Order: sequence, then C-alpha cells, then structure tokens
Amino acid sequence: TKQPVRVAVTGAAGQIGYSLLFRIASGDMLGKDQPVILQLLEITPALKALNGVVMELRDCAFPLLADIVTSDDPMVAFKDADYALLVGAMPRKAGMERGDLLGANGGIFKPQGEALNAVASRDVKVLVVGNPANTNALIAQQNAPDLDAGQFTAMVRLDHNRAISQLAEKTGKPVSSIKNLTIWGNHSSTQYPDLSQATVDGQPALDQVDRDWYENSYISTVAKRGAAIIEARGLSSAASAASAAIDHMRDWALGTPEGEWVSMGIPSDGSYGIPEGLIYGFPVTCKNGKYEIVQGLPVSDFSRGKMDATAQELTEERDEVRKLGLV
Ligand code: NAX
Repeated sequence: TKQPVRVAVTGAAGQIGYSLLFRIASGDMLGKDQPVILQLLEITPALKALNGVVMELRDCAFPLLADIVTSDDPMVAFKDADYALLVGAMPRKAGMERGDLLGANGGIFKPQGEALNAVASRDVKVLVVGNPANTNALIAQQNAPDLDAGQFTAMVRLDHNRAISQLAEKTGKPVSSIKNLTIWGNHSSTQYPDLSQATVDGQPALDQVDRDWYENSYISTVAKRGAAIIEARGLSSAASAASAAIDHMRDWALGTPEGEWVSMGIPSDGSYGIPEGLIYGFPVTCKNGKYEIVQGLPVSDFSRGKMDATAQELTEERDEVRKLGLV
C-alpha cells in the first residue's frame, strides 16, 4: 500500500471546501489507492465551523483518509504539503475597486506564498481557486522564490467544463464526445473559450454549430456562467468549482488521456505570444506529474484578438499588484 500524501486546503470551512474535502478524502482526486492526510487552513473565527466539517469527514469513515490537521497558521497547514489547494480568498464587496480587491487578496496570498516557500514539500503542486485566481497565483508564486515557478497554477477548469457542457447541450451530443477545447487567459469575463480545435465525435466542432452562435452567444454564456449561477442559486458555484479543482489536480498528478488536452492557468513561457510570467490559461497535456503546453496550434485573427485582450487584463492586474509591492 502507498504512503499517505499531504493535501493542504485553505478556506476549508467555506462552500467549495464543503464539497471538495469529501471528494479528496474519497479518492476522487489522487486515486482510489492513494491515502491522504488533509491539512486544513481557516481564519480563526471559522475554526469552530471547520471543526464541524472535520466531524463529518470522520463520520464518513473514508478508508483513504489517514489523518486530518486543522490550523489558522499557514506554517502548520502547509507543512510538508504535496498538494495545496488555495480556495480561501477575499470576495469582492460592493463598491470595491480592482486595486482594493487585489490588495485585500495580497494580504492572504503573500503570506501563504511565503509559508509554502518555507515549509511545503519541494515538489508541492499548488492550485489557486480563490479569486482573482490567476493573479492570486502570481502573488503566491512570487513570494515563494525557492519553489519552481511552474508549480503555481490557477483554475480555469471550471470554465473549461462549462464550455464542454454548453457545447454538448447545443449539439445534443454527450460531454464525453467533446475533446480539445481551450480556455485561454484569465478566469474572468475576458477569458476566451476557443472551439477552433475542438471536436465533437471526432469532427470539428465549428462545422456543427453556426459561427454567429459561437462568436456572439457561446463565448459570453461560458464567461458569464458564474453570474448566472449566482442569479439562480443566490450563492456562487461551489460543487462545480470543487469538481473542477478535483479534475485539475487529478489530471496534473495522474496525467491526461492520450491525444487529449485540458486547460490550466500556468505561468506563460512566451508560447503563443503571451507575455512571459503571466499566469494564463493554456491548453496542456500532463504526464508523470508534469504539464506541457500544447504547441503549434493555428491561431486565427479572431482568436488572436481574444487571446491578447485577456493577456492585457492580466498584465494590468500584474502592474497593479507590482504597484502594491506584492510581487
Ligand atoms: P466562501 O466564502 O464560502 O469560503 C471561503 C472560506 O475561506 C471562508 O470559510 C473563509 O473563512 C476562508 N478564508 C478567508 N481568508 C482566509 C485565509 N486567509 N486563510 C484561510 N482561509 C480563509 O467562498 P467559496 O464559495 O468557497 O469560494 C472560495 C473562492 O473561490 C472565492 O474567492 C471565489 O470567488 C472563488 N471561486 C473561484 C472559481 C474559479 O473558477 N477559479 C469558481 C468558484 C468560486 O467563485
């Protein structure tokens, strides 16, 4: 039997945490043969609620759940962590400017980056879910100089899964028939859900839907899905976000199927003309715990414009957090 691995989760008493922890503990993320130790971080006032979640985790009697640690100190929660899912963040409040939001989150992700740098496993795989996810990942990464920059990733997988689901609905085909779509850029309304390489049942997706629907309806429906969920549910996406986090980490750790790719927010190496260092959604394949950008895809003028616009937004966010001294 395998040795347990350490999985740190922040914001563990929140909505996403309430779905995520149970899926990790049941083996959905790292496999049904991989025991896990959960190391849960919350702010002090939420520790009581977190304890309730821990009671429920224990009551599930998950065979793979080897131990649970809780703390309000990132130096404890990130100790020797092999995986870190940074979910807890400061939500945007009414009247908050982007700079205020980035500043508030800097107060969370800077010390968390420093703590990961100090105590996590040297191979820790970090996924940032808390918004603004891409730039929060950049802040954590820039404050962890001893870790490989590529170990810091941001979640665009929920957007990727939403894009699959919308295309499946439109074409009347099962989600499993859809391959190789890409979410480029920021997890925000500027993201670009790109169908130019996507296939449905092995045939080009764009031959099966009309161009006007793609350009003028599909892209914005995917990008604004989060707002539609809030409108319907009165709360933001939680179970679907947790599921996407599971998918992101599982594929990174265990690999993507041969001939298929997924979307991950990762540090740009300059591929596709995206400014180096931005944490940007790219098409990637994963193998042996490493991801690699899918290279050589043709980029139309339409795609170029969308890819540059979302890169521009991320550049502005980076400039803002630089001004605040966070990176
Ligand atoms: P909740 O407000 O339910 O939970 C967040 C939890 O984080 C709270 O329990 C809070 O006490 C905790 N927290 C705050 N500061 C912390 C800190 N410094 N250390 C540890 N814990 C801390 O939010 P939830 O619905 O779970 O969403 C969490 C984050 O995910 C939000 O930032 C949200 O915007 C973001 N999302 C990102 C998505 C993505 O696709 N990247 C989609 C879903 C979601 O909107």
